[in-house]
Amino acid sequence: MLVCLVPRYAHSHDSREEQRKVAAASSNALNTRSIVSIYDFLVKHLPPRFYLHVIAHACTLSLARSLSLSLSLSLSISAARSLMSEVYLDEIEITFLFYNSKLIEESDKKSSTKELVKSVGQEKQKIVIPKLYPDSILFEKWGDGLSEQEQKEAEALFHLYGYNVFLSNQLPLDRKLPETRDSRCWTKKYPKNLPNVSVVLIYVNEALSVIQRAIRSIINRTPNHLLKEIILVDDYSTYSKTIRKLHSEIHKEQPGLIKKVRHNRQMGLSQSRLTGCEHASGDVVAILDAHIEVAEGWAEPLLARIKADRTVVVSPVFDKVHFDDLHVERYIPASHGFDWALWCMYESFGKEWYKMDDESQPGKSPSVMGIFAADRVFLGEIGGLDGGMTVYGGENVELGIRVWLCGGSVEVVPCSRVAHVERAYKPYAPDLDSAMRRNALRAAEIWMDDYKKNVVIAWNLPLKNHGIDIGDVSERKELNKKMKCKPFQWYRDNVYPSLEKWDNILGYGMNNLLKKYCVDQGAVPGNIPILFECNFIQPQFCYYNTESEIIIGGLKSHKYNNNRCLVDPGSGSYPTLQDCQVAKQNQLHMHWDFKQGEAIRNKVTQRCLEVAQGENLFYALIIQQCSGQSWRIQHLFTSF
Ligand SMILES: [Mn+2]
Repeated sequence: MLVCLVPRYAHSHDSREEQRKVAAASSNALNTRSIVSIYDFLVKHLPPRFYLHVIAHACTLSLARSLSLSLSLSLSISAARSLMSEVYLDEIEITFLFYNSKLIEESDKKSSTKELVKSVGQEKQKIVIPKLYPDSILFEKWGDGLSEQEQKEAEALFHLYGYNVFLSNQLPLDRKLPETRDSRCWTKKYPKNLPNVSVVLIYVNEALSVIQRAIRSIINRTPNHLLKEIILVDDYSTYSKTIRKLHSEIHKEQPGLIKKVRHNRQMGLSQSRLTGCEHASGDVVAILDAHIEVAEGWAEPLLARIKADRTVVVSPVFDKVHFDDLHVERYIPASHGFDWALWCMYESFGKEWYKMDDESQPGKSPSVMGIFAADRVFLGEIGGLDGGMTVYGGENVELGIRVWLCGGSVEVVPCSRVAHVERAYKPYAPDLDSAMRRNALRAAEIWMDDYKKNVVIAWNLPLKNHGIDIGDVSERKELNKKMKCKPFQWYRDNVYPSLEKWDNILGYGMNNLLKKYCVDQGAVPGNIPILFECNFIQPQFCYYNTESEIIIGGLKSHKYNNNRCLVDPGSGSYPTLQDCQVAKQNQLHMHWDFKQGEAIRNKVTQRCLEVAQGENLFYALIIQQCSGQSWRIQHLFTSF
């Protein structure tokens, strides 16, 4: 039997924490080694949007599609691969691509018809048609009453784009969006002579109707005299042949409004944004994804902030467009933070913002998430966008840090709203982690001084010679010097004080005694660490620090999150994991003597963390009288 785990992919704009939950679940699930318990485990421990699908048997087209999904989840990629070794990947990919080209062509034709189709659900309400894809996340809340043919089409398009293109093709291009702004925004008055704006839309393999809707919303909802141009940057899409038709339609309406640039190879998000900036001529450049719809009054609050201070880089609040039924959910304004791996995440604003008790006020933000507006000349002065960043990830955090360090600031402006489709997964980036890691290390090397070690630790790499090519950084380092940008220490202390310093680590990484088996945090929820096959993902990351604590299952980047410490409960033979703060307060036995290659001995109970082979021949992680076992941690910070 062939078993395939298909994880629902967390969106990049989701918190890294949520992405980690998926990874942890996969690892935990695999610990159990039984299909039934994997499924039970997932349903029990993950919120519905993170359920994983378990598919048995057969090498059908639907499996092929699932396969491309599972391959896009790099965290569980090795797990999925080992389970799928019986499938001939190449063969499936080829059939899959051939099938796609026809589908895309048909779909694009539909999207360019202007005719408005009524909700399919309403028309066919009374006929009961079986659901062809009961396991598909697309049909979990959407798609009642679709014919079999329609279901097939919708499912196939979904797997190509990561959102509901079938539905998008039917919705009007100028659909109304719900009002999500604070009521105080409605009556705000903005200066008449605001700077004008070039809007850059970047995309790769985006559905035609989605791009059309983005353009339509920008034209309809930006005052004419403020909209200098719309620049479409196509980062070498391989799906859609052209959007020429749309181009000519709008050209008749407003000649010269739309400029189109196409890369002749895929160059990544950062380079696409850079290309857009290079072609822009407006006072302000607004860089947006192409799977967005701007809301009424989106531009004025951003432009007014930039007019008042040309060094402020501003972000709208992105309301969420659900990938399945495309409805818009209001997001509460929040700042854009990141962890030490440089994954971005939402975070509360500083206290002073909440004190104002006025949701229409801009709030300071440590970083940007990739959708932002800036004074075009100022952005150029601080080095524009780093063209040395590849594919996806980290480049937005780099920009945020650089803006702050080199004389500017970043704000989120809640009166400006942009509805943004959160994909169920990213079809265009099969291995996000490795691009992200590279970009993070690059940003750290250029801007983070001694703090770059934290990025290295977060990616569990050795401090010296991590061996990852980060491209040529000499030019960017030169820029740092020339601009006399502030040290990162200033940024951490003044802009982002909730970031932990991580200055007490002695050793980090995998902790093992037996070659193949490593200490693992065990099932979550739950607090019993176990021994498990080494898999080099977060649930197995351990840290030993100057406080003599052993932290298992990852190290938190922010002061508002707590780590889990290894504790000897004093009796019994199993160790536990406890919230380090709670353990400290309750004076639990959480301090351990350890040197590389020696025993892990509790300072109070004098018992040791050891490995024993049980009756069933499985190895277990236990606490007992020390028998002289010697542990090794993967990386040493200093030799100790
Ligand atoms: Mn996006």
